[in-house]
Amino acid sequence: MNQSKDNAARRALYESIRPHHMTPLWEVLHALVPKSPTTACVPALWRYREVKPFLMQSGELITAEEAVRRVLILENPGLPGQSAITQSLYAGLQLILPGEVAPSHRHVQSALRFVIDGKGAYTTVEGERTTMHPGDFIITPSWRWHDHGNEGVDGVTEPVVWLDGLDIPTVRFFDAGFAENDDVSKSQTVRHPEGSSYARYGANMAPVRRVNTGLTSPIFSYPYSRTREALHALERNSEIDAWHGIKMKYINPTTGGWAMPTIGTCMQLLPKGFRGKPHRSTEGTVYCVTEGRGSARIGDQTFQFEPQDVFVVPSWASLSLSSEEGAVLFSYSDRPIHEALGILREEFAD
Ligand code: GTQ
Repeated sequence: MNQSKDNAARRALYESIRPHHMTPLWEVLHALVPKSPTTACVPALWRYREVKPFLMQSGELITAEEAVRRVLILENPGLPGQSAITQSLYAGLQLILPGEVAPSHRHVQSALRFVIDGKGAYTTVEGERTTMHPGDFIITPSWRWHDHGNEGVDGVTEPVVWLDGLDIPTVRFFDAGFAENDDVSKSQTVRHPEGSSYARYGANMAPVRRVNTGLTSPIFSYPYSRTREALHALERNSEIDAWHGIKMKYINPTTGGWAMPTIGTCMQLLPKGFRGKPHRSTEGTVYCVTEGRGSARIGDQTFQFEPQDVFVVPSWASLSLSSEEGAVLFSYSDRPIHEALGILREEFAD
């Protein structure tokens, strides 16, 4: 048989198996098992200075209560319409104005809040409230009731914006999503004084009689004041990693593992004059600039960042971070899933 007849016969076979919902592997094998990751996710940066006006505009057009969550989703330009910043993770900027309430609900998806602008909002998780300050990292574990509000702090009330990070695309991938609204109260009754969880688990201590706290860290708010102090002490006293500067992961004190089962969260300090070497990893990572300016070289693109900006590093894209003045970066990724599945790969270049 000559080549073209051969191909015609093959096409005919593909046509006849199509109604049987079958397809030949040999036509797609190379794409199914690529030599290296071939993600549609692309590097991107959202300049807070540029997008804040849109967020404030949304504040005039819809209330937090009507919206349920007043959020502008950060969509990866390579994944349009998917509400995803990487294949596995979601990001959004949530605004809550003084006096507003984002009503109580719960869902299987886990959420993190990273506070970027303003203070005095709160989130209540299962009856414990925490007040938000810039740089705080706050967790809403899977299937826990949560509502948000903004009553101000120290007599100051101002709009508050935080970065929402959720495992929405991951839960969607597994078709495991459930959710419900709290029909009893839109704002939960506070049943535990503020700081209870932190007192119990945040002082390098834990109750001697072990309570089952589930897969997520029982510290639900990691205050920036503590994180910052630790990073600056390490900057003075310890070795600087040539790729990461000083990069610390937030841990679940009951296990020593990641604070959340599906999302890995870190805070990283780039010392003054830092020029990081390139590295890459299969995890897709979202960065949020806490303090300082600098640049992120991602693949062959360079992004200049400043405080409150968000940028995304796709799987297997090489990243090098630099900062003349020094910077602090929060980040979250799907690394815990890669580790649990044994599929994490990393490379550190010279
Ligand atoms: O605050 O519960 O950005 O349920 C997306 C979904 C925030 C939230 C989001 C949510 C929330």
